[in-house]
Amino acid sequence: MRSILLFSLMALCLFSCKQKPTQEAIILDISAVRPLTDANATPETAVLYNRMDSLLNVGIMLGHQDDLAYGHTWYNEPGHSDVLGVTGRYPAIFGWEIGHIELGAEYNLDSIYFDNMKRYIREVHHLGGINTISWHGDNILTGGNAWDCDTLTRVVASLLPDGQNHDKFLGWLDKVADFFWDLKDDNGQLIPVMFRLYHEHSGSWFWWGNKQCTPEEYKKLWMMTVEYLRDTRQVHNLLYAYSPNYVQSEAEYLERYPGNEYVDILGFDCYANGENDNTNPEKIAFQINEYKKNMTTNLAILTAVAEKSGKIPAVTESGMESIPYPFFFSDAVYNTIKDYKISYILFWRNAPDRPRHFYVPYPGGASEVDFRSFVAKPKMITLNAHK
Ligand code: BMA
Repeated sequence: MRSILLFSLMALCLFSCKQKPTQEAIILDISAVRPLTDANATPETAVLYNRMDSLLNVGIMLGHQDDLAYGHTWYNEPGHSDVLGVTGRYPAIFGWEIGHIELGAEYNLDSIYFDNMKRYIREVHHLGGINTISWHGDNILTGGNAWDCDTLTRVVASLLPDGQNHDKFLGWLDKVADFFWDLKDDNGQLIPVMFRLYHEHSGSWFWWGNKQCTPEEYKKLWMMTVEYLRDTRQVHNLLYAYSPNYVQSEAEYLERYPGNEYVDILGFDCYANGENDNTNPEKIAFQINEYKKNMTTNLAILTAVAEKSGKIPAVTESGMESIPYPFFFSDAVYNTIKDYKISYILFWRNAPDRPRHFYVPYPGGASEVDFRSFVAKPKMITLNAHK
């Protein structure tokens, strides 16, 4: 019996050895399960998209902005993370911000050196985590920051193809493209990331907001950006994410949507008003109710639009500054997201230099226990801190 088995194994080996092609390279045909904005996206980008798509059936990934770069009272300490300090795990999604890359600056508007950011992105990728990038770029017309949005200046019109700032803006996009081209792993392969363009545009606090440009101008800005990065600069490691601030209706959600051919991930940003009201229990209760209402309305809109368009839905920014409500995560967040199929929820940053500007607990801070119980829910997905 034994020798028969041995013989069969040898035969199988010989057979398969014979069948194996000798000199030819094996080319893997990896394509995304649905068409991407970029038909020439790298195989790794398609793999990322497919992975996010399959994980929709597993649970909701935890995300945190700038998690490895700094946290409450610390800055740039290797391996350090407030989420890790509280839960023993890293988030699965890491948000990064490239505001001021357009100026050729060495560090972003929140004092992270771009070289360090690239290193963090590599580290996240190495561990199997996912990176998402936002861009609070300056106002090219006034020289002010992203929040400089005087409606009279017509900044978006000024950077579209007929505008006086068009060429200068393409120069800014070149700097953005160079950043994405620099994202390479240890083998020199481009690291795929999400790029969340011109976000919260349903509000009017950024120069690309809904009082600063018409829906047509916004869509043109979006398409022009995608086409410049993808077609002119041949950047092929991006999934494009659309994320208005929370809205009241599907029509409002889609008012400035550039079209299914230009978007891969759908999201929205929704916060509970926190810091200003954190001493008054009635105000806190009111803010929590508002948050739950806005989250529920927008999760329904988001998942319906995602279903129709075949996109991946996510809560692209959320949180309550200073977390004055002790059950924010297990109640306000988990109880609203648990019944929806969403890819991730990303909480905003824990600023090192502003003690009340934090959105996830830090070791020794408020809501630690609640955050641990939230992260331990069977639906929540986090990342091992070591490979
Ligand atoms: C805002 C605040 C700012 C920060 C900006 C961009 O919500 O956190 O302090 O500069 O995001 O990251």
